[in-house]
Amino acid sequence: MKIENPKSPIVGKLQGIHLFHYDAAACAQRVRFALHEKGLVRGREVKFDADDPTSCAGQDGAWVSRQVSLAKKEHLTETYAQIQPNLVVPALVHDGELHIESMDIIAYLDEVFGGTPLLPKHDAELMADAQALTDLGKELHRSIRFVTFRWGLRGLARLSNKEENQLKALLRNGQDGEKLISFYEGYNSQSIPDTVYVDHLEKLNSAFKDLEQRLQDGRAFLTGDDLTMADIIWAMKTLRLIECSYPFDELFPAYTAWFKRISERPSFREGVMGKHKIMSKTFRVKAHVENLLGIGLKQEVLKRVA
Ligand SMILES: N[C@@H](CCC(=O)N[C@@H](CS)C(=O)NCC(=O)O)C(=O)O
Repeated sequence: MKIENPKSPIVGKLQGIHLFHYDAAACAQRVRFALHEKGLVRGREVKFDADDPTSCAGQDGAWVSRQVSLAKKEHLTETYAQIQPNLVVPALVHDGELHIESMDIIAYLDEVFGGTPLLPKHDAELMADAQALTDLGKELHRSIRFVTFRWGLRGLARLSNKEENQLKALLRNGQDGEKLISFYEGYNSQSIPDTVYVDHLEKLNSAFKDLEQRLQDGRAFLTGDDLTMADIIWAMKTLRLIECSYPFDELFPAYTAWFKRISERPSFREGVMGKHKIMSKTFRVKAHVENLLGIGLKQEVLKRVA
């Protein structure tokens, strides 16, 4: 989605491609994966709000990395709110034009750049299938949020009172398109009933069962022999859940083999994992310990998926 007349004075100054992202955020990883499939590699690192001429310059064959630390709550600042009105990552600027919504950004990149085609526009049936799987992925984005906050981040992502007030103030005149206010109100006060978390987990379990089934005919990717945007959205959900110890390998063999194929691509190794490797390992070790303690996601899923 292109944002006309962005409020931020920084946007118009940016040349080439600048990505506002966070290494560990699945929605930003999708876009990094797509950028690398398009032959655009990670370029220099710049503070997200830097607006001096050197920082704003473009970089040939590369995208400029502007990390917005979700851990430090940099997304809950006035400066970032002027760039991404929903207060989430990613946001992408191309030659002064601002784009938000990860899957729209991927469609835009596909339109504008060569490299691997990501939308099978040449085949209406394939395109409809890829779109339907992408839409399901978008619909279940909230479920990933609930499951990863409950069994992955646990209390770690709670906002202080000051941060919660800041979130509300920044979204007051906006649309809160990601329903952050109601989510954080419940999560911070620990008032979300466990049934709600479990319900989100069940929705994901059921989607993975279906994806496993479609891959059992031996196809390489979710919609057939070629990678599409549907693979991108589902692969990043899968990575995030693997980091929380979701037992794909025990339950879904064809899906596990599909994810291995995706994770061996240079775009995944460099674009997604690159600087995220240490954090990813840390999440996995943490999840392993939680399973040893009997409170992990793995046990929760195995209890529910027959
Ligand atoms: N629909 C948006 C969702 C973006 C989104 O939810 N981003 C998450 C990271 S994956 C975020 O920034 N969350 C901030 C928070 O939870 O406080 C997109 O696809 O770009």
